[in-house]
Amino acid sequence: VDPTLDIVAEIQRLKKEKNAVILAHYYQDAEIQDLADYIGDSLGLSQQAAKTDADMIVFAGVHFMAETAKILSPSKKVLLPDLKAGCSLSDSCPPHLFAKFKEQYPDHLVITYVNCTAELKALSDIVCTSSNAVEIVQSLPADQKIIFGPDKNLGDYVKKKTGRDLVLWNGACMVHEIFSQDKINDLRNQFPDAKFIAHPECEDHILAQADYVGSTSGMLKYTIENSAQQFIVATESGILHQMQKASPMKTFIPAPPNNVCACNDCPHMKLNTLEKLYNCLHYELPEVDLPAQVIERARKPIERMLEISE
Ligand code: CIZ
Ligand code: SF4
Repeated sequence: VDPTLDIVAEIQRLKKEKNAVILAHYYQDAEIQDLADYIGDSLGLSQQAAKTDADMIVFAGVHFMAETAKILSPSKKVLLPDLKAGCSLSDSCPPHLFAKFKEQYPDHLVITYVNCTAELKALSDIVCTSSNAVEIVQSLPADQKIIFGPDKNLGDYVKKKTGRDLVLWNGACMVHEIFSQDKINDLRNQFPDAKFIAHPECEDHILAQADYVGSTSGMLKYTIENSAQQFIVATESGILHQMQKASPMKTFIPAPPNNVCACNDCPHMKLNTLEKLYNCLHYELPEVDLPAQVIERARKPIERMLEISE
């Protein structure tokens, strides 16, 4: 990219010229969030994408999110600034192994968290998000046997909340498993009035200490509505940008990780840069596409979720 180029202006120009929308996940860098047409969680963004009359969707997020946008908007061109922006949670559940796992439980219904590949969704009965997982399980008859995947921490949380016995796939997100209980305790002693809020992809012992557990949009809402002035936030640090924007006078502290070299940045999310966003709009590459059959099969469990939770 030409160093004299005003990259933000160019992105905006190309976006208009090509009738594109830019969707940015809460975990993106602040400069990308500030450029986006919509900012939100993975499903909210895909739903926004399906509603717009744009011809092209640039998904500043990770691969499974772009896939979800494609499933909900098959006629639109879906672009991802860096194809290597994957997801450790999604990777922890390869569809061929999950298909074998599923065979062991032929009378179980399969619920999968939206953070998984399109192929995995195609093997599912209902998709869920961290906002509606509890509600979806509760909507099913009490004796319904259920497999839940790929996130074991969200699965454990849903088990506790619903009192149901779910068969869990043993997957997890690398970002949400790094938090240190001891360091969070130290921080809470230092800021006794701070509320501690956590995403349900965090481990059990972290969630047990939280004042609030919820999805990214749930956490954001909580920080706006709660009268506390300080919040310790256990999720990917990108969300702090929207929290701070919505409540400029409040203080947001990222929950500390275990290890000195760890941080709460998702390495996949952070692969996206303004420069890649520009190239992606300019060349209309890389594109995320899916076989028609996968789109058709993966769409059904998403629609089932939307019917239950809306
Ligand atoms: O951990 C993630 O990637 C989350 C929470 C995504 C989303 O928006 O649901
Ligand atoms: Fe995947 Fe975790 Fe990154 Fe979300 S934060 S994209 S679940 S690795």
